[in-house]
Amino acid sequence: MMKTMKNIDSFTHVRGESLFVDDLITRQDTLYGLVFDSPKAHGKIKHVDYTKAEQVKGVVKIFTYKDILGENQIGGIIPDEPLWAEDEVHFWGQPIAFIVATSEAIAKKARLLIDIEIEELSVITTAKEAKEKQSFINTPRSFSLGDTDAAFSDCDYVIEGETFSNGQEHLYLETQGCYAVPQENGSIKITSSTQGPTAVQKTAAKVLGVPMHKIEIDVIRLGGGFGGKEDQATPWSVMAAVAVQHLNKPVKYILNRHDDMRMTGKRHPYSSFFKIGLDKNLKIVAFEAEFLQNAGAAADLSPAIAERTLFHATNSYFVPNVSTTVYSCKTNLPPNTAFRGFGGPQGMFVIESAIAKAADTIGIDKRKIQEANLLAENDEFSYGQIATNVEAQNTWFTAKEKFELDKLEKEITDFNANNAHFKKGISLMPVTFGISFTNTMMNHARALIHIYQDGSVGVSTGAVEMGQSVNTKMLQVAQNALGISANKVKLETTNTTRVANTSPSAASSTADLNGKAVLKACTALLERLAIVASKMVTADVSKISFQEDYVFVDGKKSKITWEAIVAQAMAERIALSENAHYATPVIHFDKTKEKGHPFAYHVYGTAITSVTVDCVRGTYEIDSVKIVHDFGESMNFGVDIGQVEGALAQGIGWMTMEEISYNSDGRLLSNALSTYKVPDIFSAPKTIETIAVETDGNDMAIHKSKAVGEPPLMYGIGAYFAIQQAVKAFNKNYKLKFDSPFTPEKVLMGLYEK
Ligand code: LUZ
Ligand code: MOS
Repeated sequence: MMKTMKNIDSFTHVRGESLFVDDLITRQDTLYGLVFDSPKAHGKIKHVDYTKAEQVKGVVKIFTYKDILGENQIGGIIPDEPLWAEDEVHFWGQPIAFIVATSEAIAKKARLLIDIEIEELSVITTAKEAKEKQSFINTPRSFSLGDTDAAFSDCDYVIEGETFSNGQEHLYLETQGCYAVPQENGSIKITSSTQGPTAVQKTAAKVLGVPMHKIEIDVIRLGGGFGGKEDQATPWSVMAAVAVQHLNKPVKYILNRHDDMRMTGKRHPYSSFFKIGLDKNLKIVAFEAEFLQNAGAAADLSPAIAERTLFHATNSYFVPNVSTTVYSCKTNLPPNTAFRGFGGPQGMFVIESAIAKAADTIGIDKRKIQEANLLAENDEFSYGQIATNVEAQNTWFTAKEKFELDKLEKEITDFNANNAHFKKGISLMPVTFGISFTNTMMNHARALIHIYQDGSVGVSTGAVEMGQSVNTKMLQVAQNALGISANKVKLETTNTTRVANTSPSAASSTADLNGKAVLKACTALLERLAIVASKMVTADVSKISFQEDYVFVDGKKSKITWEAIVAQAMAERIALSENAHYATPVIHFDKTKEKGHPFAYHVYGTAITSVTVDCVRGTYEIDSVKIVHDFGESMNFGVDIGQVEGALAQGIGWMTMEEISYNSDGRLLSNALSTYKVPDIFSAPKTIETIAVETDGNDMAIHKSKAVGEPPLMYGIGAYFAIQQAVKAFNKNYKLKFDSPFTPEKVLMGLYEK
């Protein structure tokens, strides 16, 4: 197992010395951008009057679609989204113009002076309404396995129901932003807070009408992304680039929190319907679901997110007959986008709800149904992949045993028997999450490694550091492979001129994909250095290895240092740089059949969540979350635990308190932290315990250390069902509802429901 280390940014982070876009030293002639966005959710633009705004001293120019020399198009999967609205607006907050001024304050002042006349059209804010009106982004997708119709007729129990899960604001600490600086001959360098440097580069080139080589994207690090900067970091950078193209001056644009919350999309709200059929042994025989995804006003990543909902619709369970369909519904909300889990959480909430309702109807514990249906080796997923190295049952039973579930349950039963106004609830939440971009084409990465002639090493990859510590992992991989100390290795910024055509840092796959490329580059470098070394120590190449900053011969340390070998290689004119490419093997998917093997592997785990509900007030506390998680062979347990705990808090927030709210006019009401509540230290679980289940890891994971970014978010779904159980313990008349988030207001209503 590899030597672990602290996040390499921790020193500069705590000293406030880490650089983000807004910390860059700006050129003296820098101008500041600000978006003027639609004050209505849907309508025809009759007239916009910029004259008063343009007259404000310090306003340099106000850009609109008319200033675009290339295409007014930023849509990725489907070209359905203009950078700036032309004659119609489709969501409240849609960018219409870009004010460029000598200061932010001046741009703000000017924004207030723009007059706009919009002829309002009808507004759709919910997915259900969109479906009724047949307002879709694209055609629906369906996955199926077996024959649900036939299977339902054989079931002892058939239960139907409906669920809703709300959106979620990304709330990255660092808002969206960029700094674009003109270079020579019409080239532009953009420092962007993006998870997808290539997406920004490609879109900027398209909108400006220039080749991609004219646009250089540099990413230092992000103050959080969570998916919100996979696609939606792009427009701001492109706007700044358009302004640079015209003005030949640097343009900076950092969104303030209000503008960011209003203009950007969020996690997709889903309205879903389920039908679940069980036999008398509690085996799930058939499962049907229809998912209505509230995509917002343009496609953005919605089709890919919809697809992942289908992939995870049966979570950790084997169901022999499955039929699932997802509709991407077009509404007048900002285009909803990637958010940690990427449609997976929304899918899992539905089957967990179905199981809860089935258990309630049959009059047994939800756990019994869950346990009877956990995935086993060689089970088939609805998309045709065969489950291997399955840890669903292992994590489940390990959790039950190691955390003494029987004892926990007894404590809860006793507590509930002895307390009138407080009730406790407990739930188990298994998670199975597929690792790889579901779009096979995206699963590749490159690394460029320079060994400088003094023996120090610079590593460039396509990975974007956003607090997940991917740079630390890349450093570990390089240092371990080259057999040198950590301080000899530096992680460079993520830059499109060094590593090109990258996939975004997303899908929990960044460390796997880029790490494998780093490993490949190091291996190639070592092969060349070994030949040099074999001559220096007169030993066969096969006997050479590199460890502890020295050449080793036959496993024994020689007198030749790493520096000496590098200097000798330089003298012999051996290439000390290497560019390596890695593409995930094995994976494939046929969309015409909706079958294939889309995932390199799956990550498994189980969480036990205990809560206490205050039955006078409707408030609740998460007493504990106890997790058994499949890390494979974690290469950095400190970092990985951080990912588990952070994702868990985010999942609990989504399920319990984060309540996105738009009014019927499509205006975002929860547009600040006074109206949008996120977990704080008081709402975090009082204790979180995480145990690593012992597994063999997986060769498709970097050093068998499995991807960890997204899967633990879905442990948060357990909080919903634990609270539900506590409500039910207080009020036998409570009828189960699956309407998340389960806010204290909804809990209170449930407690006193007749
Ligand atoms: N982004 C993406 C993702 O483009 N494709 C994916 O499959 C994915 N999965 C999770 C998170 N982001
Ligand atoms: Mo993502 S939801 O950008 O991995």
